[in-house]
Amino acid sequence: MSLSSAVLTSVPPAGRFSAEQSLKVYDLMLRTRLLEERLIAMYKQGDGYFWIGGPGEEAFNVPLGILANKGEGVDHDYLHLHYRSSGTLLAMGADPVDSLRQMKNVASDPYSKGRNFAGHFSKRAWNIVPVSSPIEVQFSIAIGTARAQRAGTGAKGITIVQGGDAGTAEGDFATALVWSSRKGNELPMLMIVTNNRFGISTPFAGQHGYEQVSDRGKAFGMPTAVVDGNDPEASYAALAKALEYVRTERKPYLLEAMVSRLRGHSSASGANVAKNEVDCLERFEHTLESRAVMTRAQMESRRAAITAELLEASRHVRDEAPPAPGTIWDYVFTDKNHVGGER
Ligand SMILES: Cc1ncc(C[n+]2csc(CCOP(=O)(O)OP(=O)(O)O)c2C)c(N)n1
Ligand SMILES: [Mg+2]
Repeated sequence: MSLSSAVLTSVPPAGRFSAEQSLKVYDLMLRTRLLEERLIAMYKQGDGYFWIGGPGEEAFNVPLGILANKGEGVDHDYLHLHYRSSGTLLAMGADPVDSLRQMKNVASDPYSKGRNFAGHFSKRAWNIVPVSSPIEVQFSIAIGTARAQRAGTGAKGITIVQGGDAGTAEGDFATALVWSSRKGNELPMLMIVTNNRFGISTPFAGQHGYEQVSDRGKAFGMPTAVVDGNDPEASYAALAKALEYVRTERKPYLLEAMVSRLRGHSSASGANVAKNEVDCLERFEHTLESRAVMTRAQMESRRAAITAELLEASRHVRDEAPPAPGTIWDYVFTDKNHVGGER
């Protein structure tokens, strides 16, 4: 992979965050990382059945959450995310305790009422479309919300869809490229590929006949870019540019973020720390230290405070009730007699 050359040529030099922005982004990245570490600890202690999440995607996903136009309906952005999107949710204002609830599969989990895997977000008030376990189907589903927001409808929001690199081999990704780019019928859709160079245990090299997934967008006449997703300032700049284009032109854009996978694919492979991967949080800490925005001691005390907060929250969640068996069919069928009702 020619990451460095692609990154240098395809994205304009990132503007630096102010001290205030740096602290905000750092806090969200740190909080996201510590939330994932708590989820992994819960899984290992038997307080959950499966873990999958986003350690290594914070530097990209946090800016995405900050820049999204949050709200319900077509005047706000629809987000069709993936199972590594915790940074985006926290940056939008989600309470980390809700992720702990989904991990423990308790009834108070607002995303799935205790029925789905960790990281499977869903929030109608913020247009967070339910995260899907079958990979890449979000790229087909996103066409629907993008059509509801296309030029001429008067809708102000856009559709943002995100998935991994391996998933782009699925037909859904090609479907989104075709449907979003038809001349005169273009869709306001930001397509994001978060490329960690792996699909579970299958390496990128050898599976794809191109250097960058985003190059595929060129054949469909859409702007494309590759960004260093381990750099929050570069990610912020690349996202701001792509969002501005889709919002004003009402046309598609394909953005590829090169990210790390710091904990293996999921708990199925042990969720152990990966070797030889760039850690975006460590890197940002060095940057903040060298710019004298934060000291090591301040970072350590922030880390200790959030760790304690999450530990305390997980103790409460441990005592919360699982969903009642009688609710098994709730939210499965649209029949209003079944949604949320007793059977
Ligand atoms: C349709 C479908 N096929 C296969 C799987 C099994 N599966 C789960 S994650 C995954 C790899 C996904 O890799 P990528 O798209 O690169 O995302 P990453 O997990 O690396 O972020 C696969 C093959 C699935 N969940 N859904
Ligand atoms: Mg991948």
